[in-house]
Order: sequence, then structure tokens, then C-alpha cells
Amino acid sequence: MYRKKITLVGGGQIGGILALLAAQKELGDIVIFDIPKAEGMVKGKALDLMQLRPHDGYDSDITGTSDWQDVVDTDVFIITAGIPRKPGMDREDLIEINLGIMQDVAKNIKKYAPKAFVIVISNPLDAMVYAFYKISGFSKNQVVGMAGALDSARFRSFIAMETGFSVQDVSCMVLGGHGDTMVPISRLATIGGVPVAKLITPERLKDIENRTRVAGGEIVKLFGNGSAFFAPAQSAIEMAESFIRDKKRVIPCASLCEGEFGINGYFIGVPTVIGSKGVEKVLEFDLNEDEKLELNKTINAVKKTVAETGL
Ligand code: A3D
Repeated sequence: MYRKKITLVGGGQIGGILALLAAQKELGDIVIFDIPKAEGMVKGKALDLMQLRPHDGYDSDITGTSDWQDVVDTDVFIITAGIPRKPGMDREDLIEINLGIMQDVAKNIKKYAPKAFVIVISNPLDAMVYAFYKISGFSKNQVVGMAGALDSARFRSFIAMETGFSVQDVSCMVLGGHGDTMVPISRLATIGGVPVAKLITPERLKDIENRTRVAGGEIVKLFGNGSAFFAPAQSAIEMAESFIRDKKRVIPCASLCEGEFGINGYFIGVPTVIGSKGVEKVLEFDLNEDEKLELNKTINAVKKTVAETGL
């Protein structure tokens, strides 16, 4: 049977966990790509994961490489190439280095696998996914950024931790850019269908929203070197799985907006349907006045970072 090919561009912290999760879900065969300096590291990770197969029982093949030829025929790329934050840094501080890396990556993906679906994780996310789109010339349904899936998972976790109820039954979304201006939509958050506003006081809900906005920074500070990788990896795997298995899941993702929510020409976190055609649809709904104001703030922040790419 034909197996999908998943290439992870960047085999660092997130890349390693992506490989493990993709293999455990048997999403396909996996290539971990990194720069020549890190070739031994990704070959070693691949071998280690191959040796985990007898325990987990998955049949995915996992290889490591720094040769772009090996990515030919890739169905899905997940890009984490770039540097992560250190304490005290904003995601925007990464732009100079990561933009240079994205230029290299986008040109090679365009050359070696021009039909692939591409999920970008590198930060600053909203600008990096925009840069990939511009440099590659890919269609808008081929390119998406992972951020809302993670930010919403964080929001869900904090709500579950606050109430003590199962995180499985918490449903909520975070829209906007992947920065401190992101917009948790508490008004529509529910636990088992019950509005969260009935279960958490407005003050505590505000605290949870604020913690969600800076949740990435909280972990960066604790680590002292590097940023979160377990939840970011799983968030991207859910997007990749929805594409590979044509699940048509509705996930907040940084998708190219062309009029939706009044946004034009930018990748911003919005509810997105992902299926075998990639980004299949952005689902719009009415925001209230406060949410509109907050979304405007986040759009302006994204525009500012995108302008810095000069693209
Ligand atoms: P890290 O462990 O440093 O891995 C990055 C890898 O990229 C390293 O192995 C590098 O060698 C590799 N790399 C560098 N240049 C290239 C290149 N040209 N081609 C291929 N590989 C290259 O970082 P990480 O895995 O912790 O984080 C990766 C990125 O994800 C960073 O930019 C983080 O800021 C970002 N991130 C985003 C989120 C979102 O929610 C959007 C969350 C967490 C981290």
C-alpha cells in the first residue's frame, strides 16, 4: 500500500517529537531533514525511533538526512527550521535569522516537492508562514501556520485545570496572531456544552485569558533555553493527520484570509477546515464589538511583523 511521506524540516526539539507522534499514529514514512551540521543528530534520532518500533508496533520508516534530494515526493512538510526564543525575547526578535532560514527552506521545497502541503511552525509564526507563501509561490490551500491549535489547547488546559473537569469536554478557540495580542474567544467556550461563563467567574476567566496569551513565554522562562515542544508538536500532528486522512477537522490555524473577518492578504489564526485538499475553507462567524476591537489589535501587530520581512 502507498504510504504518505512526511518530511520534518528541522529535527530539533519539536522535530524529534513530531517524528515520534507521526510514527505512533502511522501517518506515513518520515524523513527528518536538517542542515549538514546536524545530520548526525537527525540520523541518530531516526535510528532511535526505528528501534522504538518493536514496542509501539508501528511500521513507519524513519530516516534522517541533510540532502534535499531525499524530500522528493513529500506529501506533507512540517517546518520548524529556525531558532527558538530565549528568556526575555519576543517571537519577533527571531525574525532576522529565521527569515533567512525560511528563504532557503521555501526555495528548496518549491524545487523538490512543489505539490506538497506545508505546515509552518517556525516563529514569528504569522510572518514566517507569510514568507513561505510569498517565496514559494504555493497556492493558498497548500500553506498553513500552526499556532491557534496550540494556543487553543493551552486555553482548554487552563480551563480544565481551573474547573477540575475533563479537558476532553472543554471546547474553545483562540483567534488572531501568535503573540501576546491573540484573542481567546471566551464567549463561545463551553464545557460539555455548558457555557464557561456559567462555571468560571469573569475575573478568573480574564486571568485564564491572560495566562493563555503568555503561555509560551511562561515555558521559555522555566526552560531558560528554548521553547515548548510537546504540545506544539501534537498540535501540528493533528493538522497533518486531518490532511492525510481527509478528516476535515475545524482547527484554528494561520490561514491566508481574503476578506474573512475583514482581513485581507495576511495569514492570521482563524477557524480552518483541513482536508485532503489542504486548507479547504475558513469558517466565519460574527464577533461582538469587544472581540472585533481585539482582532483589530492583533491584525495590526501581525501587519507590523510581516512588514519587517520586506516581502
Ligand atoms: P530547535 O530545537 O532549535 O530546532 C530547530 C532546528 O532547525 C535545529 O535542529 C536546526 O539545526 C534546524 N535548522 C536551522 N536551519 C535550518 C535549515 N536551513 N534547514 C533545516 N533545518 C534547519 O528549535 P525548536 O524545535 O524548539 O523550535 C523550532 C521553531 O519553532 C522555533 O522558531 C520556535 O520559536 C518555533 N515554535 C513555534 C511555536 C508555535 O506555536 C508557532 C511553538 C513552539 C516553538
